[in-house]
Amino acid sequence: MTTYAVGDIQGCLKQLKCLLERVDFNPSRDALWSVGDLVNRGPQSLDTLRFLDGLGNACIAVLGNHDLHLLAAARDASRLRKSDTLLPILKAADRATLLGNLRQRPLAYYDDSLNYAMTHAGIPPIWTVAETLERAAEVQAVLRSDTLLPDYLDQMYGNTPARWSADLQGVDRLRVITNYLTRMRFCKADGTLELKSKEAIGSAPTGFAPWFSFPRPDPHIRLIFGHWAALEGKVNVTGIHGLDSGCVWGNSMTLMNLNTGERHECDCGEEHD
Ligand SMILES: [Mn+2]
Repeated sequence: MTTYAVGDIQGCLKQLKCLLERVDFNPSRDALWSVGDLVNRGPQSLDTLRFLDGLGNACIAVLGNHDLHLLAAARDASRLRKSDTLLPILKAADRATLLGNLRQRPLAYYDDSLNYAMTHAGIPPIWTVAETLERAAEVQAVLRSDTLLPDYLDQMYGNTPARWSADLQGVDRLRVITNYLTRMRFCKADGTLELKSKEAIGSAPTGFAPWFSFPRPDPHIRLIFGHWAALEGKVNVTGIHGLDSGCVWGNSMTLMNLNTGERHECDCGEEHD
């Protein structure tokens, strides 16, 4: 059995299949981890969800900001933006099944034997992996609740609070956890978030730095994340692996063998057919 982790798919199913073929992936034997952002901007978001669901337990995906945006757009289609490519999912006959399965996916995942933790955006330097899993579970409970989900989706968007505090309650608490795990790029050592900058490391706003540049409380646990295409898959911190190489922007998709550390890339080329 081999466990592979793939960077942001964002509906680029052709490239995902190309990579899985290249490593002779077999769902009855191997496992595929996805760092989230399964959908949006790319051409085959609907088929990507169907494909990953079809892998059953062989696929472990954490939710990204685009996946949460899909849930929010399913609640209120006026949230769709021009650049979104989510409409085929919202119009699909199996929409309820696909969205129901998506809502069951976690925001953080940890495998003891592999010693890897996975989230979409990263883990703030103020949290251990154990704390991250507990806080992710708070949001997951809301995503899985028919009564609590609509209200949260209506209040999920926003950049405040900028910083975690154990005293936070209600939607502020859920929103800052969601922002750490699905949107974070730059922060301060105390966890204060800066959510507007999307460019490379050199573009850090004054006083801020990439979340992975700060000392972590449990550096012995290895991390994988996606979300930050401008890094081009390069992090340069031992034990932290960025897998988003910007496939949806015309670059390559990255698949990493978590057992050996070997990385495979599949070029998108220009065409998104
Ligand atoms: Mn993202």
